[in-house]
Amino acid sequence: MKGTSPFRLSFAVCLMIATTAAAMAGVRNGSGEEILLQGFHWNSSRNQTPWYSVLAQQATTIGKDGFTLVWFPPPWMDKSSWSNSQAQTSGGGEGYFWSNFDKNSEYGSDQQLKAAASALKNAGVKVVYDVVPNHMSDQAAYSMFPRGSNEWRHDCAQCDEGDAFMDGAADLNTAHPTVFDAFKKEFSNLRDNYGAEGLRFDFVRGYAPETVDRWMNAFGNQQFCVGENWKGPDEYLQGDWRRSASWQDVLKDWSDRSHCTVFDFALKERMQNGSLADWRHGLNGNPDPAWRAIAVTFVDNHDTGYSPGAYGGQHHWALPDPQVNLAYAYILSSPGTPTVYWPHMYDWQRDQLIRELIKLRKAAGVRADSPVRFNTAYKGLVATTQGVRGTLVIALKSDLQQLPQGLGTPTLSWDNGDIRIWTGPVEPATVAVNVHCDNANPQPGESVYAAGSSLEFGAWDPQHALALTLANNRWSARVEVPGQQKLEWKCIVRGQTQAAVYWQAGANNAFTSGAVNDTVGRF
Ligand code: 7SA
Ligand code: CA
Repeated sequence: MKGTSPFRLSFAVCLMIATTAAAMAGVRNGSGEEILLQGFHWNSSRNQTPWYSVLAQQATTIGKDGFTLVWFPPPWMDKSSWSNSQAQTSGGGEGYFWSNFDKNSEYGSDQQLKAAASALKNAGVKVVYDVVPNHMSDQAAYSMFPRGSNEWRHDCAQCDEGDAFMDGAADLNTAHPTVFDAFKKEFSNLRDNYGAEGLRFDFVRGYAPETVDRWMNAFGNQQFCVGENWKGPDEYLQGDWRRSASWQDVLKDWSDRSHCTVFDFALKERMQNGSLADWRHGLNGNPDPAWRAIAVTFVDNHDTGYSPGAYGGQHHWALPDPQVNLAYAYILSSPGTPTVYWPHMYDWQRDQLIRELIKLRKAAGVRADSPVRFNTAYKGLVATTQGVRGTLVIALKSDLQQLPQGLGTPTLSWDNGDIRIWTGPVEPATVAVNVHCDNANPQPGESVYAAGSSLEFGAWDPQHALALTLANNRWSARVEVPGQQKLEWKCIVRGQTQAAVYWQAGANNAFTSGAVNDTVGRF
């Protein structure tokens, strides 16, 4: 800073140090409006052309496609090789069983790595390195850490602050100062010499989240970090509260202690095991913005999904093909930080849809913590996400075919209408309102609904009207609607099917959302 008085400089430096040293308050999710590309797949290290050259050549396209972050594979030399005769698979060299911090790896040379990182930076894409502090090849000469001095898991009973990878023979003791400092130094090296502006922490079940937070405090608090916490509740030991918690609770606990984002395995589990409507139960759909902000959503990655090349990759938990476009439509138009898996974009021709979706997301200014609301009166998945520059309504395999005038402009239809997206202007924050219908006397098999002018009231369609429930002898419902809207509606009684509908007589009930807590109609 030219012409700065020594006082001001030292003040600025103190301020920076204070900020860096201060424990993280929020979560390190970059700008909060990031879009992540997984920049490799399981067989990238076996690619004909060195993978780092592929990344350098593709850098401009990656930037133009709208990605703001690219996740690189582990940058360290990995000379491992293994074969599993039972599973008929083999592998090694992918970086997850590394020998030292040498950047000349199966993905390319140190020089090619630097060229790829700077090409991407020039294309406006920040580089996030995959790092694997839990373990390293125990076959490597112990040039880095001597055996028997508590730097390895097997050196002592407390020499690991988390789970073992496989039988733990390769696990490091990340709590040991020498081990902790070696990674701290290497992460700063990746930042200072290889353009790292974020880190993806591998196998975080294997060490303490607090250790990740300490590494990130040194790496840079304004940077991006994401933890791969792939561990279902049923994998925690008896007596551990997480054994009876939800996937979301477990992920949030890890993020609270590391102040890093987490891959949204809660959403992945619902995508794998639930119905389309259940996708709203992902971490990114949580009603609390602090939970949405930490989610890094994804469809598949190098472990769960297929990869071009040998054995089709690992495909441990692959999303069935017919769901993949639907899943990208959901994660790219809803909260969380979405991740696109390389082969989907650049090998298997889903790039056209994904590019369209990224454009819509950016135009609407969807952020990781953006508000989202779901309308379960419709089939499939119907979600409205409020961006800072616009609103996206998506309908996946839904009977919501069109939105009445004024409720949104149709902007995308894909897979014969299985994917529909409407865009609208910025909406005011939602407010809750209690809806009541008095003097209703539904016959057996009938129920009471509120049909009205906004999507939450079924856009005047009785079959998709807001369902009321009988409590304390009153038919009511509580619903979230955007504030400052003039809404009109009527009470109706109808059966479950297309049976007759009885409408409340007279004028519509009307209210301005946010101005009242209750709105009452009566037959
Ligand atoms: O099954 C999928 C899901 O199905 C659903 O229905 C289930 C889910 O719970 C269920 O609801 O998910 C389960 O299975 C997942 C996949 O195994 C588990 C998950 O926790 C579990 O719930 O995920 C775990 O495994 C992943 C691979 C990890 C996750 O963090 C972890 O939680 N992913 C990351 C971690 C690694 C390792 O760094 C990478 O692994 C991933 O790419 C990365 O994303 O001396 C050491 C030694 C000996 O201990 C061994 O006996 C010996 O064999 C060495 C040798 N080990 C070799 C391995 O046998 C071999 O497989 C090793 C050297 O190389 C290979 O290991 C690969 C690994 O296969 C590969 O995935 C490793 C190192 O190269 O790199 C990759
Ligand atoms: Ca461990």
